[in-house]
Amino acid sequence: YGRKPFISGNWKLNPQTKEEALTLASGIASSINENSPDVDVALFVPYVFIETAISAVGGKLAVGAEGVCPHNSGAFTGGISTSMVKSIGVNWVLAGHSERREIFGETNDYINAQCLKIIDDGMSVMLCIGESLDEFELDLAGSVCEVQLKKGLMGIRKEELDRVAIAYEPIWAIGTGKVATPEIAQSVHAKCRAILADMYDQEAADEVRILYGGSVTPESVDDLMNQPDIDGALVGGASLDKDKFGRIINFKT
Ligand code: G2H
Repeated sequence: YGRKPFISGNWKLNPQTKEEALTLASGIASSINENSPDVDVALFVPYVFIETAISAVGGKLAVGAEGVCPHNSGAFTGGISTSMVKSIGVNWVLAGHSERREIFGETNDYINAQCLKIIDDGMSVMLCIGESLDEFELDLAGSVCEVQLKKGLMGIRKEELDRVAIAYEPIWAIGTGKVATPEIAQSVHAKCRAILADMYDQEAADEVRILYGGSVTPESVDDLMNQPDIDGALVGGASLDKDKFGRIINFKT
């Protein structure tokens, strides 16, 4: 369907200094060369490093925010608005990461408000979804993803879907070193695409990029990227190492 591959990194609460952020971002950018696949690359970084990373990558990749507060302005101590990140050059924002859901208590309604605000402000959103180990073992991956997709994207119109990417991240595979097999990931990605077709239509669903996330490494990326419904990767741990992430960007199919 001509979906352009999308490799993205999620730095989470790393690194700890501006100097390290600068070195890591420029190291990653230098791994993109004329032999690299035709791929979109984005790095989701802590707010305080966004401008540093943008200046380090020289336009070779996008620098995004790891989240936003869904309110416009006002009394929301600690919040960062869409206007703020947009004004410093951000185009992509993460929403719905399982760490935000679990550790920070973000609900599907709150995540939906973030998605709507990001889209309304003209930026693009990467909505993360995924089931826990218990849910996986009860064969509930598809139904958990259905609820998270339907609630997360509620109110987003078909013509806005070109600014939406989905990251399927089974919680049991995040930071655990247990990558889902390419076959398991492919089957959930296919289900997610069928859910999107049900919510919108098949044509729209065929255009949405669905990325896999959860312990992606240089060793696992190629087999994942060879699956028909896996359009990219959202990489945590391995995005903190320029050589590992560089190899992931230069995946082979
Ligand atoms: C999942 C992923 C990035 P990791 O959270 O979003 O992290 O690759 O470390 O499992």
